[in-house]
Amino acid sequence: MRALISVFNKEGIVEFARKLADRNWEIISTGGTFKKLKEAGIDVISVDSVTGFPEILDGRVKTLNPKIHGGILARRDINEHMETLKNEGIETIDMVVNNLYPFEEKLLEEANHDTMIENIDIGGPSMIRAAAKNYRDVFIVTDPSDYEEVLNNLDGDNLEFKEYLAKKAFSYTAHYDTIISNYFLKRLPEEFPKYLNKSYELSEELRYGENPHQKAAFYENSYTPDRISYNVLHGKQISYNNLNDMYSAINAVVNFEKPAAVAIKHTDPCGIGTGETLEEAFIKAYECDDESIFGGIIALNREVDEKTANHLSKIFLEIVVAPSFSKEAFEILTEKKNIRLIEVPEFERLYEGGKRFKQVLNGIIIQDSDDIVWDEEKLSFVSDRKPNEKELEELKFAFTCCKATFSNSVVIAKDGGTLALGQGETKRSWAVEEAIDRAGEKAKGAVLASDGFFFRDTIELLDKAGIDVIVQPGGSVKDQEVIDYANENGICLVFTNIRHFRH
Ligand code: 93A
Repeated sequence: MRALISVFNKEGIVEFARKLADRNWEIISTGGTFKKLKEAGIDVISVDSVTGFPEILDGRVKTLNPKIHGGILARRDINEHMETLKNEGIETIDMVVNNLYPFEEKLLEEANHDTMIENIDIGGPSMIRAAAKNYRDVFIVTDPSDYEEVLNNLDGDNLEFKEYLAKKAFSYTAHYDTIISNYFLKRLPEEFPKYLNKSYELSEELRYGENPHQKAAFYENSYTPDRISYNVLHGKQISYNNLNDMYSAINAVVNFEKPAAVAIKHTDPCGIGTGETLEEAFIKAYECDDESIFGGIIALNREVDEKTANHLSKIFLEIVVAPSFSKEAFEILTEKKNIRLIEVPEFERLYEGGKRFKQVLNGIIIQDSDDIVWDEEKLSFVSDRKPNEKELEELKFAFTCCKATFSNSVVIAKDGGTLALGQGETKRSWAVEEAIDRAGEKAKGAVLASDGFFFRDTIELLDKAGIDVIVQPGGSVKDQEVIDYANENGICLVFTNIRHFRH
């Protein structure tokens, strides 16, 4: 077996090469690596003696030679390949150990442009990619921390391990090239937006942005496989605000298993309902706040049926979004000229993880989507009074609503419908006061969920309003004070140990 070793970072290479040689591997090396191994007393052959060609152009051409690449890329299972090697006097190479010129390090040192150019490795990535492509027959070792593992996997059933090495190798060269590419993009700043637009394709010009003086368009990431798309079945061209609100509405309604309806205004929910039927769910969402929804959006998580459509048609709505519309519902709703009916056929898939990003300064911050809604196993029943089954169900509903609201938020709910929402407040107690005020007399006997933990002042407010079944994440140093208050006053308090901030 033969290994070609050509490394810029020579850490651990002598020990590794020695162990390979001890196992009868033949070692070929480039200039600096060759010298280092030779000095350590390891038997090593120089690349020039394999290629029959000297390193030229100050080392720019060292391994770029068919004697090397043929030896790496030949498929051992194809007779013609092996025949060709024989005829051309090429021997197979069964392992490539390679790490690259330190382009990134030079960048951090703010080296001059000539130095940057000289640190673009050409031969290295070519060898790495060749060996990774032929990983079934060739080990591709790009990370010194893998040396030990490689020695443990030289023989036997090691195909999976070789594929793991190949995967690492391709990400290594991809990362390397990205840094080089960004370096060049930054030298040509005026070109930058053009390149950005390459990954996002213009999907639709929008009339304007949040306000009429702002231009806007919808770009979709062309690299996303299985994109979730929407169909405007009826109504005017969709606007920037419509898209934004629609996304918020879908993200809220998708969290419920039962038939559910979410009313949205300016990306905030103003009513959420669930029920045995879609109609029941809609009525609950609507009755929470029958004023704010004027000109808003309704999202539903089931096909819109005739009964629900009859209710919807009575209010002024910008958009109704749902997985589909029954024929009868469609006929009822299309009598209204200005309503937009939007079908998002597989919107439950939006809830299948993935990443969410937001612009910050000149970049974006990326996070996993907030996919845990309610985890039964994580709940802590911290008060003496424990919730019964119905109360637990109510708490689950209220906390799921919190997930869809902007922080600080609290939700007062009863019978699977919101009674009042307090949201987007800078102080939690304000969110609580707002919700209690809106719920009025109905607060008595309802449950409350909070997206973040709270202190004693908040539970006192709730107690006064007659709310005695409460769920919150917990996790504050002052939790005990809140628990003590609950116990002194017969309040049922549950901690989710999951937080749902939305900013
Ligand atoms: O200048 S290169 O782009 N041309 C080549 O043909 C080539 N072959 C290996 N750089 C090349 N290398 C790189 O040399 C390797 O990727 C490695 O980083 C480095 C090792 O050189 P040395 O053994 O002389 O220290």
